[in-house]
Amino acid sequence: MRIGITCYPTYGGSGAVATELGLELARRGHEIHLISYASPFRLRGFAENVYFHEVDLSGTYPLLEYFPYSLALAVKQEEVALRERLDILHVHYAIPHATAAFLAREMLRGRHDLKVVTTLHGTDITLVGQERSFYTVAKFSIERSDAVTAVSEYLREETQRAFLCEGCRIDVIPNFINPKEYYPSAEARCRSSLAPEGARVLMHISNFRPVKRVPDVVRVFAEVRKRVPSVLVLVGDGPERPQTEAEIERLGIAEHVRFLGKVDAVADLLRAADLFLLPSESESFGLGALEAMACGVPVVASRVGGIPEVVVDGETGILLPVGDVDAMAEAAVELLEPKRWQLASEAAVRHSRTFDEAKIVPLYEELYRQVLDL
Ligand code: GMT
Repeated sequence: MRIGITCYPTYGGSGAVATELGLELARRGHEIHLISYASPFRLRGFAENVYFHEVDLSGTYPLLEYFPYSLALAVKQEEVALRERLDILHVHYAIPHATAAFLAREMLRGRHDLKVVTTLHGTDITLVGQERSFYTVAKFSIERSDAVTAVSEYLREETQRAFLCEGCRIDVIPNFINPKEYYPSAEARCRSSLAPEGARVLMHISNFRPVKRVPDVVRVFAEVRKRVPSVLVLVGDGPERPQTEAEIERLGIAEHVRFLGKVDAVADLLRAADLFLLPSESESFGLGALEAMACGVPVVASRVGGIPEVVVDGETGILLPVGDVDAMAEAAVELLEPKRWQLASEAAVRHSRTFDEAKIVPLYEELYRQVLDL
């Protein structure tokens, strides 16, 4: 099949999933056309069957104080779909990608039959889509897609509840990992440069948005550190970084925290970790937690959204109420106990294999075939 994929290129789960999906579909023989305003961060180097098309955002005209990105995207989607004879345009994140795809499909009507598949990731529904100003257009664009998927059962139900479309079909296709990239290893290459001998490594990876509650990560670590020699490795960047740094200063633990900023390929780092912390306010899936588990790293996270569909509470990690920093610290110390850690680490790797891309990506292929009546 010839498949167009639109996603945000920036650091975040939806862009990661969309790009990894494109790469795996390409390995499975499909022709993939990524359409975005910059090369997605997980697209590293040349990949056979994968083509990148940049949305032109350079247009300036004094009247346009705010550049209409959605329109520029729709124009590029229409142009690529026609030229490359795309069968499917698969958009990740409803706002504004599903809206632009709807427009592109309408512009092509009578000239080229393009099917639109929309994958919902989380904040496109839980935050952005429910903003008063976006609500109707989000609902419209979802309803007009030829197929809609959500990355968890939680997100499917939340979408149906928020957009009052209980009967509408939304297929759950969970996120996935490539086990050739995400696997455990006792000899993690970068461990010695992250932590002194004997210290445990706690890790958090995100885009540092308020929903991630990164200052809670710091508070949990500060408690753990009182009982277990350890370091905290923070990967990523975003709006909550100043608050996070302030909390680190306030707690006087700066010398034990490594701030790495944005790192594109995180598997090597995860292999160096002992515990992954994800104390989010809301999380439709928690891709970082899945990637950590695949590398043999147990997870301490909040019991919210789709996280319980990914982390098996008591086995591959421990889930606790949002904001319960003390209980999270207690759980972290418990999981770091060597025998408990070994069991949780093995369970994490085993469970992560249920999300192997070899099992999940065919579900997308099957959906494409249904949409195309093949
Ligand atoms: O909101 C974010 O954290 C980023 C967002 C994205 O689209 O990049 O992540 C969402 O999609 C990920 C991939 O499906 C999920 O793993 C995250 O749980 C989800 N984030 C939230 O629901 C907060």
